[in-house]
Amino acid sequence: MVLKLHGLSVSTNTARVVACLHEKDVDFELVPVDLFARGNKEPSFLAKNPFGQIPVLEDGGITLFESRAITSYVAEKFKETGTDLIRHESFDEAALVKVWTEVESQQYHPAICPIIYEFFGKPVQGLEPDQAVIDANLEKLEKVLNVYEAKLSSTKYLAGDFYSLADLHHFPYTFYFMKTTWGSVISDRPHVKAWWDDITSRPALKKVAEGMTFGENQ
Ligand code: GS8
Repeated sequence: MVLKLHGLSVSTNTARVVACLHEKDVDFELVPVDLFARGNKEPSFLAKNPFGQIPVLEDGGITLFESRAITSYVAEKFKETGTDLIRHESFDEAALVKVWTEVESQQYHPAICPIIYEFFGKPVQGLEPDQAVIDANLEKLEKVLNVYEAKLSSTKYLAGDFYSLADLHHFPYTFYFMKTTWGSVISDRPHVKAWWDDITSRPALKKVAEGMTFGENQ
């Protein structure tokens, strides 16, 4: 039975899962959820994710939410196909992948997410972006990126000399961030820029990017 992904291709967290499914060559059906019509707050959706958020993955008898947990599940379940995203043959490399996926979620995401929300999310709701929030988070993001710059000067990817879930998890928010006016925060750091250019040239990520059109008509 084909996997069902409830979400939207423009949504960052859905795109994280779609990227993983493409890397793993796994077929899936994208079931659109109308956020504007509050389809994510309908009882039938809340039965799948009580927090009423996309994405949700249904695979036979199991229903999962939280994009990073879903990518781990997909990478583990389909470890024999497509790109090995979790380094399942090396205990040490697998542990490093976990470290850097945590770094994305605990250090990078808290800084970049408010910037994306202020820049793209607020105007859609007719609200004015708060520049003070953007500035404070840019400062936080730069500090995280200084660590990345040093790390990426010694290894090609975040967890080591191999592409993994740790790199993939950065894709959706960074993709939208590069459409803001602060992209130089990435491109002025040569090793971070080389890493970003490398991962965005991957066919799986190019394919996901085609659907990430949020904010294009603003
Ligand atoms: C966040 C999901 C989320 O914020 C994850 O899956 O990683 N930590 C979760 N989803 C947003 C869409 S942006 O991709 C969402 O569903 N927003 C609607 C709402 O919160 O009502």
